[in-house]
Amino acid sequence: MFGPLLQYEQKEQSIILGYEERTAIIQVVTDKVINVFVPFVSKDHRSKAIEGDKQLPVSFTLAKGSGCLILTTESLICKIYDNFVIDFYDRDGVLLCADYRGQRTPRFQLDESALELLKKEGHDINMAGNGNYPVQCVKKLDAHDCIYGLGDKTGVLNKRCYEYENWNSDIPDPHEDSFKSLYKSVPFFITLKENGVYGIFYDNTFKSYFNFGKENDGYYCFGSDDGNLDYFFIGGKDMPEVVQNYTYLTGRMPLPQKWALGYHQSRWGYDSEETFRGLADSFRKHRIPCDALHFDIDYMDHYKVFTWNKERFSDARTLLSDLKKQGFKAVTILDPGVKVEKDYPIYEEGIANDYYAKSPDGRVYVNAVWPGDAVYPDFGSPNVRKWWGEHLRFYTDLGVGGIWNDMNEPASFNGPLPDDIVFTDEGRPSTHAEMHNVYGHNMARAAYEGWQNLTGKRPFVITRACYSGSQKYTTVWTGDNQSLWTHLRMAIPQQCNLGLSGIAFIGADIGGFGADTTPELLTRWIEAGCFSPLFRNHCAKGCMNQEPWLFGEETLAIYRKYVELRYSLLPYFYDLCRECELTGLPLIRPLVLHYENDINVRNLNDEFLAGEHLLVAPVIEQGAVKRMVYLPEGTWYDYWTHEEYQGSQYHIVDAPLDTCPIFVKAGTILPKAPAQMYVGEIEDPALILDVYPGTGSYKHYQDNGEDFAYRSGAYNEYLFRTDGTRNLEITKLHKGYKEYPEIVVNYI
Ligand code: MIG
Repeated sequence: MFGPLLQYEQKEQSIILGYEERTAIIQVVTDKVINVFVPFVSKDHRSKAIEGDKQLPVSFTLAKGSGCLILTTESLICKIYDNFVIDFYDRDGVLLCADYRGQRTPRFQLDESALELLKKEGHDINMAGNGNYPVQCVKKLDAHDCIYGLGDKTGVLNKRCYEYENWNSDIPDPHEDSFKSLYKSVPFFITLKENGVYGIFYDNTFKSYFNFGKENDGYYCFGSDDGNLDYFFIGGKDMPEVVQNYTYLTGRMPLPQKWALGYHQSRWGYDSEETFRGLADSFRKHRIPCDALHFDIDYMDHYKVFTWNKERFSDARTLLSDLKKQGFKAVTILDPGVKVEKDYPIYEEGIANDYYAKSPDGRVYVNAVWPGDAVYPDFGSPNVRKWWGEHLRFYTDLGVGGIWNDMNEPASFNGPLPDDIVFTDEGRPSTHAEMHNVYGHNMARAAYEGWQNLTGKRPFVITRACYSGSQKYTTVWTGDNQSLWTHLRMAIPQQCNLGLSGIAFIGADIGGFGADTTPELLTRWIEAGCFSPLFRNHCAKGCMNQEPWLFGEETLAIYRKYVELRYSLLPYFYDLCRECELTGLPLIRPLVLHYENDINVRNLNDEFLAGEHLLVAPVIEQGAVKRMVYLPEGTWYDYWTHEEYQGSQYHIVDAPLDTCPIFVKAGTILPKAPAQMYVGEIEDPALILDVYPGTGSYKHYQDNGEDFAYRSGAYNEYLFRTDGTRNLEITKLHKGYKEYPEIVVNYI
């Protein structure tokens, strides 16, 4: 496809490679990030994930080797051969990533007639690798390679031996390990090797395919139906550095408002003013901390976006202001589909301004969602984003606290949108095939930018569909899970992989969305879920209600214990958000992120870290009251009993219904807050520091938790140090915000 390399030319930090059959470009973006680009359809990159010029001035050399060109940066060596075969090495000459030299050869294949027969009984046979993709890359897989990332895919943590697709999909059926795609497209993965690690960001928004050694154990491949071959090789000395470099490229989660880290209650079916007033009273009466109540589609008038149903909510403004007095913020759902209805202002405005996606013949494209016939705002256009963002005034004026974007895959009830529907990519006409996977991304961006302009506060946006880089604009939830033990289990690797893929503010519906929960399942779910950044109980219309007081005293008491635990850990979670904004490291982390050399954690699906200091091993099996916990190297302390444990081994620990096993790393200084019913109930809370035995240091961050003043210095930063002698050293690293009234130190 490329032929021999005939000539090459260096232009600044790019090498233009003249192969016999086509041109390819290698760009040194940073010392550790190299872009590989074949302009199949356009000369420009057209990235939706990367904003601005990320190229840093770095020095590198280019030399002729035997049969190849050798590009050397301070950290990487890249060898470029004929046929556009490329290998990446670290500076010590360790081969990290080699292009596969052979042809794709599927492990097994059935002949057509056998396939036909199987299909007759309804078997859904999908043969991997039955064809090469127009755009594709095949790379060598070594015996011990593990693969992580790829966003919200179902199944286990390590994606080796599995195949996936990126095509944002609204799937209400119970999510299974075998699903190839869900709502999100995050084409970034990390390959952890025996002696190294690297990431690949395959920046192509068309329908894409990833086969991580399922087709053949000797290679993995990624490809798409269309677009350019455009990927970034991302180096780093360890996994955290690879995540840092990837998020350098695609952006990091900005600090959220602090209340967004509190508890959220939701249900599809809360549909009247009385319901919300009742909920608010019940939370306070039962002493369950809660910061946000979510308004699902039933608040709207006939599912029309930017409207409020006057019959069931006679006075939304007063309702929201009363809720606010009790400490609750309202989060309203907003779907992209705009009802086709004469004289409905949003619809008419969009039509007048040409803001909706069109059929190739120039007519506005109509499909259907909740309101019936609906049209799709063309969020790839900056004008449409601006228009949509300005309309959010409808919500901010009423006192709404955040926006929840749903159905933005985009979902459609009358069959899928055809590939050739015309959407805009910034200034350029594009197609549904290219813009589908970034529809949610662009919608979330519209919401974030609009909300920021309107309020000056840090926007709180949730989205179901997204793409790489959406972390700059939005939090995400994992969509329509179900009240199943398998889904409680699945949520752990799913959130760990989202985090490794740069999407850090995440959560799964606590209790499960579809199907009916049980007291035990809800209990175990709150125990695990209270560590998810997005901490929301949500369930579907037609399913059992899931408010914690509906399941008896025992469930209520345990539920309260874990929501209170979350509120006591809010300073820690907030510190993790700050760290994430600076480094891209997620809040929920698989153990392999920090202990990549420990082979025991490479396939660990049922434990996770919350930051570096807490290890959570929730019970995710019905009926279990004990469980096996693997602790990595070092000394660990049971959070509840303070019992000491030695790492690098398995332990069997007690986990009765009211206990989620949590371990704290030796030398941890854990910042905590006094109990509150909502963030801000106590105006100036003290800071509590639990100091665990051992040596350690900890950076703590404090600001007003609301706006962007911190970006001009209005924050405090502290450095705490302990050497195990009960002498906590406190240093102020930055002073720009009011002091804590008190810092209480507890030596554990
Ligand atoms: O499937 O707005 O995932 O959280 O409650 C129906 C109603 C559409 C899907 C979302 C879910 C939400 C529901 N929506």
